[in-house]
Amino acid sequence: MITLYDCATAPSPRRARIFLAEKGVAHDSVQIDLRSGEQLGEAYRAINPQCTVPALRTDEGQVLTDNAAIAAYLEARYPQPPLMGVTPADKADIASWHWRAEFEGLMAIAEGLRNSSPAMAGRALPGPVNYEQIPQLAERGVARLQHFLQALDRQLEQHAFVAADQFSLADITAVVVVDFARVVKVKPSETYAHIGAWRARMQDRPSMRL
Ligand SMILES: N[C@@H](CCC(=O)N[C@@H](CS)C(=O)NCC(=O)O)C(=O)O
Repeated sequence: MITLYDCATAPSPRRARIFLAEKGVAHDSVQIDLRSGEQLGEAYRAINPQCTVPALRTDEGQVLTDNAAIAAYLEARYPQPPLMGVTPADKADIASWHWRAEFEGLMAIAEGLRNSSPAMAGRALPGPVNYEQIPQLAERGVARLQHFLQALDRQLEQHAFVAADQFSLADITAVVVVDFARVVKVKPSETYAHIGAWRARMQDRPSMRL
């Protein structure tokens, strides 16, 4: 049985959770308590030396230690329904918007949160190495997020889905961005009309309630 190492409150494992649900893949879940630092303890370090969630153990026992590997593996192993495009052009469009959602959206929120939250002092980046906060990065992160949301809103003004006119991994990560923006006091669905309408439509998918 596939095992997902998860944390119910964190955005990164939510991406894997939604992907698994959209593929209809049965799996076990193990909760890792990020608040108490379980990800840095001996037991989890032995599973994922990068000390992050999600991680996914396959039926064959291989441990995939990031969303990129998890999505690539699941798409190859369970091709239906395709979530990363089928034609070369669609694959490229989805990869491009997915990259933007990840780096301009999710990483910008992380930059904003992790460089300002007192709870994350000395933990400005996830992983086994401790990094100090840089307060100016917090401000820059929120500015970057707003620029991404403006671009996303323009895209959704003309398209029902984030990329390639089909539901995809790009929608999954963009939903996680839009929902997690609350931690830096940004409410995209209230500010951006097209994002708001798309996010409301996405809620019809049971996976989005995970
Ligand atoms: N590259 C990873 C990033 C995962 C990541 O940053 N996860 C966060 C939770 S959202 C984490 O494990 N944080 C642990 C920590 O802050 O120590 C992926 O997307 O799979």
